[in-house]
Amino acid sequence: PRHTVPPAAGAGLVVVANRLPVSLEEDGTDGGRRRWRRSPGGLVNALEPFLRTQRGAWVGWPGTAKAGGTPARAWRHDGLLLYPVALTADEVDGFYEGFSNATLWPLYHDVIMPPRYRRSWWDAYVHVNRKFAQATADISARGATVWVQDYQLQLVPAMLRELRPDLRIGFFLHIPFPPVELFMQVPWRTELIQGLLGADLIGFHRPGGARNFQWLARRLAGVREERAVSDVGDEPGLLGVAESPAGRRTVKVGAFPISIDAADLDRLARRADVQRRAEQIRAQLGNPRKIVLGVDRLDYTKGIDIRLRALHELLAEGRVTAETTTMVQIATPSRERVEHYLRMREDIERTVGRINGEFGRVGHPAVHYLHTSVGREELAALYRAADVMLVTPLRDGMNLVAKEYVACRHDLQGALVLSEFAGAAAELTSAFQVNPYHLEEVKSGLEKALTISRAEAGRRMGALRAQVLTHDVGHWAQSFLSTLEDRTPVGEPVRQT
Ligand code: GDG
Repeated sequence: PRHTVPPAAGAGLVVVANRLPVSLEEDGTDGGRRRWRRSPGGLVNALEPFLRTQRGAWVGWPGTAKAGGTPARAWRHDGLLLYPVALTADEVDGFYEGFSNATLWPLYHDVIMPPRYRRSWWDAYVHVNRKFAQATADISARGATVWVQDYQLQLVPAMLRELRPDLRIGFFLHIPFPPVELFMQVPWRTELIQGLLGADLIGFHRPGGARNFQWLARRLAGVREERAVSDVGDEPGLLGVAESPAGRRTVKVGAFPISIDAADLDRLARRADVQRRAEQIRAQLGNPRKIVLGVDRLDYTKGIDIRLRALHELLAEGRVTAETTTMVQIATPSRERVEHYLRMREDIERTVGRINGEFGRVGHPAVHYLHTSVGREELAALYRAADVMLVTPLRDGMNLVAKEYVACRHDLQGALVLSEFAGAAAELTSAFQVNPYHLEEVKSGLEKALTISRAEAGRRMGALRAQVLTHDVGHWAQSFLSTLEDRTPVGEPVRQT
């Protein structure tokens, strides 16, 4: 392998993610000026402070097809060193839209859609993962900590370890890790597991995902399980990886449920202008008694169709009326070049049309469907305005929308209907939890949430807020990084079978 010599002043903490934390945008003026816009994501907010104090860097794809204005080399932005990995149009096709989003995404979400296994996509995935590994090797200081993010980059840990054995490498998966029977479908299953095993710590949202991984690592890579992941407690599971001639290396495996910057969102939701906007939204919707809200990337895992079907049936049965109840669905455009997404969009829009055709009146549609993304303030105002938040994914790693809704309800009102198949269900136990495959249960969950008393809403929201406000994204990042850095010898391993 090619050993890169680390630059003398390389970065001490490096985040590697498919996308950079900023994206290049045309500002719409005649000259087509471009400017960098910071991605709003919680990940950026969580990691930025750490990255700043540690001369941090971020490696990622700038996300623009028109890469003309992308600097070819690293540059500083808000004190962070950004290191772009440029991708060609073919690489975006094969690595991103192909293997990441048409193979891994559906496979890891319980094969809700059939994953497609294409050799050329796999080749592109390997090739692009190597590009990311090389870029990271080039900029990391000796002994640096590298934190690789998500399913697009599962081969990076092992590739990076080969280039730079001096690095401390962590990996976090933001989506579910699938049941072993499903994972076994992948023609390149062993390569994926071995790619991940290059890390010193592999993190998942839920202990179940971590356990699935441990089983597969034993079965496919022949590693020894030295300690199983437990459901409770913070102790990670341990895997012994044989590595000659260096002997054995221990890989930690654990559950680290991600969260949001709850205090920041709480502050935003309390702002007078946001409150005013919430009231204005209610008025613009015609002051209905109840507003039901959905906010999702337009993705087939999110169960947007399910909540629409539930509402449709409740309206048809007269258990809900369009005079008193209005639904707003924000569907953020996503992955529009992947075939599954096109079909799903048509399907959802047809259902919205049917509901409005049957139950809307002039000036008063039953469902306001917006295929767009909205600003942070507007989103907070929508959360404030919504009496019921509907989060009904068929499978979701965590689901931050559910936590954001809770963070915005300092008034202790509002009700959350939450799929039991979102990772967040393990923490948000005071929500109205439903099985999204059971339409009657979704309907009655929605009906209960619509008719909840103020007292019960207050009790439930109080419990939800106690969880969300004390387990924020800073807590998540800190607990992952301290587990990664912890090098105390593990002692006599406890064998479990
Ligand atoms: C993946 C996993 C896991 C959405 N529309 C708008 C908007 N958003 C923001 C939300 C939220 C984020 O996007 C979506 O996060 P989710 O967690 O709900 O879902 P994924 O995008 O699928 O994220 C998921 C997550 O990674 C983290 O590990 O929880 O399970 O699938 O923050 O607020 N934000 C704004 N306007 C919009 O229109 N401003």
